[in-house]
Amino acid sequence: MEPTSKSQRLRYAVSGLLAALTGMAVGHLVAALVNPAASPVLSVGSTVIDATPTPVKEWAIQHFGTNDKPVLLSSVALVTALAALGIGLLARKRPSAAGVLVVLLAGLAGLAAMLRPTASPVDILPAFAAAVVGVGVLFGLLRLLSTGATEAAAHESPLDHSAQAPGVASTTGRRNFLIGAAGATVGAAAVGTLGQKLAVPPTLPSSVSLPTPQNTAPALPAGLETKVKGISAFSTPIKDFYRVDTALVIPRIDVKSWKLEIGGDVDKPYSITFDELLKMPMIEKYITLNCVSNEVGGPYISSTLWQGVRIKDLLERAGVKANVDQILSESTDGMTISTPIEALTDDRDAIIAVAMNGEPLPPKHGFPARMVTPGLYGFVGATKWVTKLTATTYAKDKAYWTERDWLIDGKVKTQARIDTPRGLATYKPGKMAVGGVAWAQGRGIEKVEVRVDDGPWQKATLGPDGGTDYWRQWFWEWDAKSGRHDLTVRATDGTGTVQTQEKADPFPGGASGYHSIVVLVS
Ligand SMILES: Nc1nc2c(c(=O)[nH]1)N[C@H]1C(S)=C(S)[C@@H](COP(=O)(O)O)O[C@H]1N2
Ligand SMILES: [Mo]
Repeated sequence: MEPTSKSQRLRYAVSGLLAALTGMAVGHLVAALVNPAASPVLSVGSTVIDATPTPVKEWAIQHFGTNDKPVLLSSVALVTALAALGIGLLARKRPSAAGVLVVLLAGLAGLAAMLRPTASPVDILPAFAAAVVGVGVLFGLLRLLSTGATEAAAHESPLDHSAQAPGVASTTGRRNFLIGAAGATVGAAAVGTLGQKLAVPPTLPSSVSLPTPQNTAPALPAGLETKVKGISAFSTPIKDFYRVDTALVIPRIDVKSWKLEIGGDVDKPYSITFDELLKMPMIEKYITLNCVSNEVGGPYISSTLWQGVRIKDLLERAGVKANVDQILSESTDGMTISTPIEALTDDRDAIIAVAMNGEPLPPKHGFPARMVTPGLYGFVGATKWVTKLTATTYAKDKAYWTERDWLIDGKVKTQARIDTPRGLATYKPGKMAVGGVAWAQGRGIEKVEVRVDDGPWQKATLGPDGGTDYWRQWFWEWDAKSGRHDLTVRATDGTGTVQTQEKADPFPGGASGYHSIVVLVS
């Protein structure tokens, strides 16, 4: 084998890689103009999310947390890059086959985009652009490689065969290839970055002014976090509010064209604009929202003041028929969520929220409007970017999570969490506060108890009361003795029921069991 054929093969592989890279970048830019979610990498990523089996998804949420999306997208990019390197190698002997494979790769992304639940015909354009540019860059680079090789062959000396073997680029050929490759790299980076810039959601919420709510909720008293360091704030700062959704691109919705459609098994279906919604009676309510995927002691729970219109009022105007047992809500990103009809019509005040903590919803929390249903996990009652409510039955329509075998009865389980001290950390002996939050939305928290090792349960002091749908802070003063200790917490809800000790995984209806941590005192 020729001594330089290895670097020659590398150049072919790089050609394949750059074809894919420029294709993806141009696709990303075109998507920014037509529909950011239709970007090749993103639509493949979304398809992977939807197709991922629930246990794998749960594992990813537990291990990567809010980084699950970057990890997913990097994996998609990595697999594409590996495929592209292979295509480049193939191009050395079979350039047209390589070209076909680049088109096929882009075609897969196009298929993914077209099969998204909210796809429109223009969503094919990014993949189309990726195919054209990908093939163009591939053949452009191949051409530079082969001209280099021809020149080399022409300069070949009859006496010195080792100087330059046939098929190996001359120095000029190599230089031209390097320039071409560098140009493609810089071009891909520039185009991709531009696409990313253009696709960022505009700061639409600033253009919304909120009406005064009907039952303005009184301000919350100061929380325990002002006294006990390390306890979650009574009201979660919006920047710290947890986020869980399947959206790789935060939907950008123009309030002027936003509408909420209410239909299905109702007497009078209708739709309502954002302005009309804002003119309806608004209420304010303190609600704790948590994710069914939260492990015992996990971070996917936050609390704030919500402002919105009662869903009961919206449904009454439509006249829901007697057979209806669920409301199927839909969002602009194609999510579907089933909520039991009782939860939306009883007096818990489920709302279409337009504000959190006195501000219009931030885009990632559902701007311009989302559902919030007290007492239920987010996956069965908190549809973000909501645009449609359909009165129907569980027998007739299945929501996204129902199809993935999560329970339809998503009532929040009573739980308590230790926020401070931190598990596995070392502390000095002496008096210290053990504290955290406890929740049982719909029932409220009556009591929180802490246990050290196998000792007796000790009653914790509760923080201020934000209502039964809101979490409760708690703390207990511990005189810590040297050694390794287990700290365990349990809550009793407003009906006098102690939370179950039985351990359950988040799937299919929420985690249960006592939160326990190990601390070292020395
Ligand atoms: N459109 C849409 N709404 C959604 C979801 C989603 O993936 N898409 N996820 C739900 C889940 S599982 C939860 S826990 C809450 C989280 O709301 P947050 O991100 O505002 O905290 O939103 C719910 N609403
Ligand atoms: Mo969730």
